[in-house]
This record gives sequence, C-alpha cells and structure tokens, in this order.
Amino acid sequence: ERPREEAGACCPLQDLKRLPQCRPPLGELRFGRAHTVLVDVRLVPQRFVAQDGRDVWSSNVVKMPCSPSSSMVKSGWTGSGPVERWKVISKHLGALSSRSEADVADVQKAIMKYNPKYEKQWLFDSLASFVKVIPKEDNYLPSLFPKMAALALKLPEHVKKAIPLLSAGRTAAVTLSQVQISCLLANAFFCTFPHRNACGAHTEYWGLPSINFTSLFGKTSQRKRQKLRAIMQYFKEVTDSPPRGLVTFERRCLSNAELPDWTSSKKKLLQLHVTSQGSIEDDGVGMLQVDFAASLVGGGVLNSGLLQEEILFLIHPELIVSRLFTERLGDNECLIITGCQKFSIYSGFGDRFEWVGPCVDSVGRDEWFRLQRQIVAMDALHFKHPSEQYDVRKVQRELNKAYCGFKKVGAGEPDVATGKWGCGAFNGEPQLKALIQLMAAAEAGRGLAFFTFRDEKTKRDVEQMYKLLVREDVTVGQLYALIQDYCRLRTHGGSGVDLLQFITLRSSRSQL
Ligand code: AR6
Repeated sequence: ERPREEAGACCPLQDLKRLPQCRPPLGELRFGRAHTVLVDVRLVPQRFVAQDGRDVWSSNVVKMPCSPSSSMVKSGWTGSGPVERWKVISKHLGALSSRSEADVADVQKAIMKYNPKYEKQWLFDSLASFVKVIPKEDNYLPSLFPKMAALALKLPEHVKKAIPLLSAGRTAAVTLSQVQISCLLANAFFCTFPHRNACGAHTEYWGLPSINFTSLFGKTSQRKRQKLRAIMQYFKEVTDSPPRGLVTFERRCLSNAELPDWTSSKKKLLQLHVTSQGSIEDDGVGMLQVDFAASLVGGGVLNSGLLQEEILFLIHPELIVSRLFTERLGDNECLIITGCQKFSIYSGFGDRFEWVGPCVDSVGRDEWFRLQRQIVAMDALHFKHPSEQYDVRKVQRELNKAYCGFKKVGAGEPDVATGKWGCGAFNGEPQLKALIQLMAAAEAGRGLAFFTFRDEKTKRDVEQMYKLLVREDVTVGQLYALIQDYCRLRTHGGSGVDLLQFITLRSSRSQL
C-alpha cells in the first residue's frame, strides 16, 4: 500500500503486481469433488494424456458426440431404428481427413450428414466468402480442413472422462490440456455436439451458450470474415504444433455470507493506475484481466458480436471452449480462466476489427503448466436506459459481481487490469463503474489498472475522483453511502450533476 502522504496520486503501471513477479502458491495439481482434471496428473508434464473415465449421458455433464448413447436417424435411412451418431460422424469426417485438400462444400456436406434436421436452415456463406478472400498463395485452408477433421475424430482418445457442467450456484473448476481444448473446439467447428443446436427456453441446455459453430458460418459479413481469420489461425497453429500445457476454468459462486457488507466496510481505496493508452490484454499481461462479459460467456463470439469480450475470445480462442460447459452466470458468480494462449494480434473494435496476424505468446507457465494469464469473465448489468443504473440495488449487484471477480484466494495474487466495464453495449456510466470497481478492489485487497481505451475524459475524471477520495481518506462504507445519496438525487431529477461533480461538491462542504 502506498504511503498516505502522497495520497491521491495515481501510481505508475509498474507499481502494480503481476505474474510472474508475484506468485500465488498453487499446491499440488489434484482432482477433487469440485475440481475435475481431465488429464492424468501423474504423467504431467512429460505427457498430457487423457485421464481415464467413463461416458456419462446426462444433462449435468457435456453430452459427448462420441458417446454410444448419441444416436440419430439418418435421412433416407430405411433400416430399423436410429444409428450411432459417432459412426456417421467418423465416416464423413474420416473421409474428409483422409484427403490432402478439401473445400467449404466438402466441409458443409460432411456437417449436414450428421445434422440432417438442419439441412434447410444452416448456411455456409460466410465460411465460403472467407475462403475466397484469403490470397491464393497463402491459402492454407484446403489443407487445414482435413487436419481439423482428423483432430476432431481423436475425441474418444483425448477426452475419456465426463466433463461436468459448471452449473449455476456452485463453485467448481475444470482443468484440461490445451490439446483437449483444441480437439473439443475442432468438434465445435464441425458442429458435432449433440443436443446443442436447439435454443430457447425449455430446451435441454437452454442455460448454456451455443457451442457448435453454425451461426458463424451463416449469413456473411465483414465481421465474420475477420473472426474466421482469427479462429482459423488458431486451428492452423494447433494442428501444426500442438501446445503443451493446461488451462483451468473456474466458476466462482459466492454465498450471501461471503459478500461484503458495503455499508459498514472500513476498507480504504488501494492503488490505481489510470491511462487512456493501451489495452487490458496487452498492457495488463500478468494481471487479472477483466472480460466485459455477457452472462452467457463469450457473448456473440459465434455470431456477429465483436466487442471487448468477443475480441478477447477471438485472440485467445481456447476461451471459446468455456461455452461448452459454463452455465449462465448468476449475480454472485463469475468465471476465471487461467492459462489460455494468445494466438492473434488485432486492430480496431466493432466494425473496424481486423485480424492483423499471428502472435507468439511469450508468457511463462506456472507450476500447473498453465500460461500465466488470468482472465475473469464478469457480466455487468445491461441497462436499456442509462438512468436505470442509479438504483442502489443495482449498484450493490455490480459491487458484488466485481467483488466476486476480484476476490483473492490467497496471498501473492496479481492486481486487476480493467476499464470501462459495462459502459459500452451495456450502457453503464464510466465514473460510476470506475468507482464501483475501485470499491470492490479495495474490499478484495487488490490494486487496479484502469484502461479507458482512448477516452481522455474518463481518464481525467477517474484520476480526479480518485485523488479527491484518497485525500479525504474515505472508506468503502462512506463511498457506499455517498452513492446512495447520489442515486437519490438522480431519481429525483438531478440528472445534470455527474458523480464527480457531486463528489467535488460534497467534499467542498466537508460532507464526504
Ligand atoms: N481494453 C480496454 N478497454 C476496452 C477494450 C480493451 N481491449 N476494448 C474495449 N474497451 P463493451 P460492455 C472499452 O461494450 O458494455 C459484449 O457483446 C471500449 O471503450 O465490450 O460490458 C459482451 O458479450 C468499450 O466501449 O462492454 C456483452 O454482451 C468499453 O470498453 C456486452 O458486450 C466497453 O466494452 C458487454 O458490454
């Protein structure tokens, strides 16, 4: 903690804690009731092979395409009863994998053989138009599709144990190897996951995000072409040189008893670095990086969405596998992903997003052979109208959510890299969201790096607000009361005063 004499000044980025300089003690990698490890831990790191297990066909695990219980009725089939779906998949992906080159029509034909129900619905326009824009001389796709089909077919060898769902209301983790992830994602690309195509309420997995890649292949757009470049880059890399490491996905669910009492908190604000330069993922390496998430993690990554979360998932495609098993996040929940690899560099945002090129990830690994990259997916509230956020219950919800994301499990954990969480698509107001995150970080005992993403005004506002609050030595509890007052003002028509002005005024009257 910085001395209070120089209180008020934001700190340089170097003052914040990062991996690998700080080292949270990990202990032995072990599976337990709340931690499923899908590799044989005795052989790691010499070999990353599948932990033995048996197939389970039930709604609280991922139903695997290679399960003997997965069946289908073939179109035009005159034999009696359904057939084992993996046999059909193996036949058609097997044929694809045995060729030296394949085109989009071949991929489409194979996919439709084991998804005949969607013959009239699924389009492959964006995949086809993407292939066309790749310059002929470096068109690696025709030879990549067969390799990806071969990778997908290794599923029974790569994943033997049932993958539990990270279900609502329960803290639990899954650790898999990067090769297992690549194999699962190759299956998602070839749309093999059963019971995951129907969506909407009352479908079996309605509380889970989509995983089969169909919607990414559909109606074409510039966005989807750029997305596919990033995704295919990933498949190119992992089929050429399979990565050797593990990734952990942990759903954290806090009970009411574990949530802070915001009204009575005596905690003081901790270090803050605020900048309009750089980004969370580049300049926050080694810190706990915030994913401005949707409650269904990954948001629109497999569709048209292309904001902070989707971009994060595209440049670190291993994150996409979280959609296979992570149920919708509740108010007191978040998902922490440790170890995913960065495969691409990008520029732009939204419609201006462009895949720039491959990336060599130079981040080191921890004792569990995971890359030292930690991302926390936390979903802010989506305000249809910005005025909705000035409601104490909603502020409290956001405080709890951020606290859930930032909470430390032990000593030696890095500080947080975040920014305008919930302030783009979700219509939050940056001053309020910055204050909420500062309070949550204080309560969790972490410093904060705040990247305003070229927004100079927010940078100045946050800096000024922080200076004032630290000089006044306010506690989180006092800040909570202050926000309550501000919400009251906003709901009674005082919409002309922003939070910083309100704080400045109160401070000038010694009312903080
Ligand atoms: N680093 C720092 N700041 C960034 C970065 C970055 N890499 N990228 C964007 N920003 P938004 P939300 C800034 O709208 O409001 C997704 O679809 C930028 O100024 O992505 O929480 C999810 O799946 C941007 O305006 O977050 C959710 O459905 C601001 O951060 C939904 O959007 C907010 O980014 C979440 O929306």
